[in-house]
Amino acid sequence: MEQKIQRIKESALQDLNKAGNREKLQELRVKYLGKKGLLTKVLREMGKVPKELRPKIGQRANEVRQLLEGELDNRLAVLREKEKEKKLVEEAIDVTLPGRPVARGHKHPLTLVLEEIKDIFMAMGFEVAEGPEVEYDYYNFEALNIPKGHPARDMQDSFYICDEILLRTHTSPVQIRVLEDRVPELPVRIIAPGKVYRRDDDATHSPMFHQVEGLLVDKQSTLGDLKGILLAFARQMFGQEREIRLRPSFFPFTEPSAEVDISCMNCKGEGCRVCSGTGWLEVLGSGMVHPKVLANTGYDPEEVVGFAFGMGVERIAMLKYGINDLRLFFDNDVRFLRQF
Ligand code: 2U9
Repeated sequence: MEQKIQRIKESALQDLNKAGNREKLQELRVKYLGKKGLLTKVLREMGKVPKELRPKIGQRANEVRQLLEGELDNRLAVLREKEKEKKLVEEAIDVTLPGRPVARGHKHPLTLVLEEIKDIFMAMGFEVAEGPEVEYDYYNFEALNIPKGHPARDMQDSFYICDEILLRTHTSPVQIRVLEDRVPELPVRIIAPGKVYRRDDDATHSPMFHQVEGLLVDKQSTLGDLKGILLAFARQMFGQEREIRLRPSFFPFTEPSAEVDISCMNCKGEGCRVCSGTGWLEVLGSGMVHPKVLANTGYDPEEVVGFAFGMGVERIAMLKYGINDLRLFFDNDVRFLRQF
C-alpha cells in the first residue's frame, strides 16, 4: 500500500511538471485528489490494511495529499504569472506612437460672410443692433409704411403667430425699435443682422434666411453718401476693381429707392453666364428713409434725413463663392461645408 502511494506521488509530480495550462492542472486535481481520484481511492481501501499499519499508511497518504495540493497551488501561481506576462506583452500600448488627430470644426460659410459684412460696416462707424425674431405686426409692417392691405405685404408672405404677431420678414423692425429708443439723438448709425422668415422655398429662396440691413440718420446725409458707403462695401467684399450702379426701384419705407448692382466679378463687366450677359449683378436694395417712417419713430422729418440699405447674406455668399443652390447652406453636408 505504501508503495502504491509512492507511485501515485511520483506519477502526480511528473504529470504536474508537464501541465502547461490551468485546465490541465484542474484535470490533475480531479485525477489525483478528486472524489474518485487515485489518492482518495487508496484512502478508501484502508479497510484492507492490517490495523497496526493503518496510522502510518494514513499519515503517509495525508502527507502526499498535502504535498500534491501545495504543488498544484504553486504550479497554478506560476501559470497565472506566465499568462499575465504574455497578456502584458500582447496588449502593450506603444506610448511613443503619435496620437490620432482630432477633427477640428470651423465656422459655417454663412457665419464667415456675416462676420465679414459686419466688420466692413463696423470699420465705417456702424454699430450692430439686434431685436426679436417674433415681432409685432406694427414694427414689421405698420411703422415701415406698409399698412394692412398694402400690396407689399403679399410680396413678403409671412408666418403669423396670431393676428398681430408674426416671424419678422426683414430686420427693419430692429431699426424702428432703435430709433424709438434713441430719439432725438443724432447721428444713428446701425446695422441689423439676423434671421428673417418668409413663405418661400426653392433653389434661391429659403423660409429662413439672413439679412443685414443698415441705417444712417443724421442732420445731413445724401444719396451720394449712401452710394459711397455701398461702393466701399462692394469693393471690400468682392474686390477693389468692382463698380456699382443704382437703378430706380420702389420700397414703401424708402423714397427714392434704388436697387444696387455690382459689376460682375466673373467677366469684369463684359457679360457672361453668371450675370446673364448684362455685366451686372443685383446685390442690395437701398434708398433714403421715407419721411413717414422717420415720423413714426419720433424723429422730425423736417430736421433729419436718413438712408438705409438691405441685403440677403445667402445671396452675398452665393455670389462670393459661386454657389448656385441656396439649400446647400442648410443641408449640413460636410463635403460642402469642408470647402470653406
Ligand atoms: C428703416 C428704414 C428703412 C431697409 C432696406 C432694402 C432697401 C432692401 C432687400 C434686399 C434683399 C431685402 O433680403 S432682401 O430680400 N432689402 O432692398 N432694405 S432699404 O430699409 C429700412 C430699414 C429700416 C427704419
